[in-house]
Order: sequence, then structure tokens, then C-alpha cells
Amino acid sequence: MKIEIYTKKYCFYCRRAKELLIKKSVLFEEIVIDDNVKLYEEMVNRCGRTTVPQVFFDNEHIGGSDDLYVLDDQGKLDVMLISAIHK
Ligand SMILES: N[C@@H](CCC(=O)N[C@@H](CS)C(=O)NCC(=O)O)C(=O)O
Repeated sequence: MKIEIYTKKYCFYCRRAKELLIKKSVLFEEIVIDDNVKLYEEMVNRCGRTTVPQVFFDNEHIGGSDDLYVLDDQGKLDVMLISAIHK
């Protein structure tokens, strides 16, 4: 599964989201947008949100950091990651 995360350098929520993905031992592509308007617009076009981080699993919008942690608390994140391995 392709995991992408749009981030900015000095962003607490981005760090938090990445920490969770690292804890899950999954590889992800980090797209650092900072002042890159093109990448920012790409992110907004893909999910309609303007804050970072924004996470995508196989092009599907998963959400921001809080969303990721909610999925984890519900046990759904592990299910998504494990089922992707067995696809
Ligand atoms: N609830 C969101 C909060 C994300 C958030 O507030 N991110 C800040 C940066 S740490 C942001 O994007 N602010 C608007 C901006 O930088 O343009 C989440 O968990 O992802």
C-alpha cells in the first residue's frame, strides 16, 4: 500500500502523525509542502482540507493527525494496514 503524508517542517501534528506511522513500522512518502504553493494546492485538491498533515492510503484520504489517532484507538488503523499486506 502506498502511504503518503503531506507535512510542513515545524508542525507538531505532522510529527505526531509520523510518529504513529513509524510506530506501525510502515513505509511512507512524506511530501513536505512548506512554502510550495503547487504542492499545497495539490493537497487541497485531493482532500479539500487546508491543514497539515493529510494522510492518504492508496490515494484514499484518511485525514489528519487526530483522525489517524482516532482510527488507531478504534483498532481500525491496524486492520487497514494488515489487510493491505494481504491484498
Ligand atoms: N486537527 C488537525 C490539526 C492540524 C493543524 O492544526 N495543523 C496546523 C499546523 S501544525 C496547520 O496546518 N495550520 C494551518 C497552516 O499551517 O496553514 C490534525 O490533527 O491534523
